[in-house]
Amino acid sequence: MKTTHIEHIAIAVKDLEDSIKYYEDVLGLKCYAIEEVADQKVKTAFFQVGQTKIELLEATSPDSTVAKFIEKRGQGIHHLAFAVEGIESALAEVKDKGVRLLDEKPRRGAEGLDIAFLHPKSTQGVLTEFCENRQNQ
Ligand code: CMX
Repeated sequence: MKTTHIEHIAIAVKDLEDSIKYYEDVLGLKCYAIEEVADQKVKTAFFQVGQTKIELLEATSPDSTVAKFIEKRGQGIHHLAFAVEGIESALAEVKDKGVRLLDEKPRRGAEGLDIAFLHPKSTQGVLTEFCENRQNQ
């Protein structure tokens, strides 16, 4: 498979506005977009750092996976997203190697990307996402 770069690092936060202030006022980054992903029950805020983004995730419902994550582990790094070329074949390849897929097929994520998650129990404890930007193809 071809993994080109880390597309984003996602961080689960309790309060999006409060966390945005930290990234802007302390780290000097600029939040360029806030977007709700209704089917994932999250609100996201994005910062660009070189080729990689920081994606803050705030739960919009108590039954959101992000709310459950914070309840169990507190705020912190939630998942790592790799940009891949050919997301379907990347999924097929890792499945063949024994990785458990949370999404058998790519679906639409924030910023219009095609995304799919791999289960953290089969990825060395790190919830892993594959992303592909096919909007301009
Ligand atoms: N990173 C590492 N491990 C995680 C995890 C995470 N982000 N989230 C859950 N886990 C672990 C739990 O600690 C738990 O481990 P133990 O069994 O050892 O206690 C195990 O996975 C099961 O967790 P759970 O609390 O029972 O939660 P669920 O099984 O309901 O869900 C998961 C876990 C990963 C399948 C679910 O969070 C999921 O589907 N995630 C993918 C989608 C997602 O995260 N969407 C939000 C982001 C939106 C976006 O970026 O667009």
